[in-house]
Amino acid sequence: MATEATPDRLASDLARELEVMLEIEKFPPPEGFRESALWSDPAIYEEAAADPVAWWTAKSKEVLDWDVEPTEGLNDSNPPFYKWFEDGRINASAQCLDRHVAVGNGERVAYHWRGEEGERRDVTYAELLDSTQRFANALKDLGVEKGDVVGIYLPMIPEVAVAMLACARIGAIHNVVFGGFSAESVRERMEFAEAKALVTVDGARRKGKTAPIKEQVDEEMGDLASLKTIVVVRATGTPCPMTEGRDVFYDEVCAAADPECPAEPMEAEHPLFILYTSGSTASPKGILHTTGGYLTGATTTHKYVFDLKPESDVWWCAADVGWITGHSYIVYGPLANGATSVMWEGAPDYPHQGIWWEIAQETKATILYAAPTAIRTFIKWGADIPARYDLSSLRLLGSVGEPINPKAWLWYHKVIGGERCPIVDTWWQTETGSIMITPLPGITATKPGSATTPFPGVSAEVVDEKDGTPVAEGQGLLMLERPWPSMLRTLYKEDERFVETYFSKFGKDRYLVGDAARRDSDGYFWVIGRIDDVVNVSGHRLSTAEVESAIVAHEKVAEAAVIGQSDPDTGQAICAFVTLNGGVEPSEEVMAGIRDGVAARIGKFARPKRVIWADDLPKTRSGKIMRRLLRDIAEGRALGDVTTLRDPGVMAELEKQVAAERENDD
Ligand code: 7RM
Repeated sequence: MATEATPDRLASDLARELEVMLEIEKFPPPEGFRESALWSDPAIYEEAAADPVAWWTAKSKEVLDWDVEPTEGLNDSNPPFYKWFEDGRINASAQCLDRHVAVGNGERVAYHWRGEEGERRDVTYAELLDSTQRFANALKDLGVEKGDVVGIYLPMIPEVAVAMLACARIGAIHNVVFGGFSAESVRERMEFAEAKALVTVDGARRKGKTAPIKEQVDEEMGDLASLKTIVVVRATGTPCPMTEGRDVFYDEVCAAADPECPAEPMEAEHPLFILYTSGSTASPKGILHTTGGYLTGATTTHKYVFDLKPESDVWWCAADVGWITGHSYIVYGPLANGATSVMWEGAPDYPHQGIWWEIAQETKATILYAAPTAIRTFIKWGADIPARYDLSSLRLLGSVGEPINPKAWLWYHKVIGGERCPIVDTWWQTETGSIMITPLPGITATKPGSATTPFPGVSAEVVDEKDGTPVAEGQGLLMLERPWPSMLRTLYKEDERFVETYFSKFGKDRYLVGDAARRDSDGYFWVIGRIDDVVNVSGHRLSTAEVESAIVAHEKVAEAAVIGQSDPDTGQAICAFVTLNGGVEPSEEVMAGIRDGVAARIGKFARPKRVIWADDLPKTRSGKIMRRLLRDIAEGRALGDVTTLRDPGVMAELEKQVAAERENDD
């Protein structure tokens, strides 16, 4: 349903938005939803809090079929190197595949895959199991053994799940690199991890073009001593160089492999994967996750945060598998739960700007999990686009990756969710492995912009940055108070850096998240952003998120990113990069409107001193705004590392815009 822009309508929308901004309006679970929800009784929180280790152990046994059930929950004898379910035995690929096929669900679709050029592949659990067994045997034939690292550099095609599960099946540790990263980043990650094999493609499609991936990989990987094999999936038929003795085609090795590869039960603490996350300045951190605890976290949260009913739901996590969100909520969580998922190969605007909604309509998706950056993009394109499609199958929406501005939340709720779908704003990290702070859709009354409260069995706190004492109301550092099963176990080959990064400030029993947050009078958590994303204007500590939300509330603004810039008068001053809606030209009037809006919502001191019009903002592949680069640009410094940018061209454009701003000022 498109919003009609009558004056009355606008006024009532604004009034509502203001209430939300003031944190007055709450959205309780719709009655119909609550009635049929898996969890609708808030007693679950107390039940878990009474004995979190016992509770997690019980959940683990509920959602997974252990080959050998663990007799012990947590081993905390050597903090912060926590271990979970240590004497249990389990195989992740068997949990995701074999057990569903064994109970007669082999014909259930695991992935409704949709390709950029309209291709459709519906892959069943039985087919996925068959491919996984063959590829697992192929990897063995190629000399890959338990404990070896295998790099995976693939686009969003079903083979990416096969490759991950085949590794898990034989105990090899996968190391997925986002398909959008450059071959150079792949090399760096393969080198750090001493990967023995790499799985990639001949070519990858993006918006109608084909990139010669294998050729690019060859240019970078040529002299990497540890790398013995490159497996090439023929995804596009792009001709590519093959090195005799090192490179093989996926289809050929699978065809030659034995079709049966029994899953070997692994120790619960056997490493499942490494995933590199980029630090803002230092070298990327290799986050290490292990088998039993990670699967427990991903599977339990996927089931209960999203109220998943595998027989009737069609689940769509619109992330990339190269991000932790894809690992936990495209591959491991949904498959372990026996869900039917949508997997979309491409971008949100190819072949057209309604493609997501076309896919949701066609697959009858019931749950959609997306990032705020995508939602803001859809707002920019206009509500009339989703209005052309039937989205009535949707019953629940999720958000992840960044704070969601109240305006984007309300739009998502109204335009996509038809005002009937609860929204779960889920806070978590690569390090946490699974969702940590989130509403439960059948229980929690949500507030737009707040991830609300910790998942049962999880305990979070906002503490004073100086002495670590809890801050009841107001801003501080976000901490997780006790170990949880899916927590990272270490940084790969960097134990010291692991302790230093997360456990040196306030002790080995409290995990330092690295985000700033505050709690409101209801005890809800408002995650503000990374610690550096806090601005101090004349002694007022402001979060970039709250200023951005106030700017984005302007009807002509699509997106905003705020940074602090050193200022002789106020210590720091606010500098805002603002993207306007399609078709709107920058003007003095809009600028004044933005400043007034911020003054009204937060206070005059928070008014942006400087506004830079930006056609686009620098974002990572997972859609996070890279404020670090904006700070470089605003201060006229040389740009730091730009290799994780989704579109490096954005920076050149911004530099031009900043130069234009200077000329205007002169
Ligand atoms: C899942 C993921 C982690 C960082 C985290 C936060 C930010 C993620 C939210 C959020 C506010 C949210 N993993 N973040 N989710 N901030 N509300 N719901 O994103 O490792 O790539 O990033 O993302 O700063 O620390 S991640």
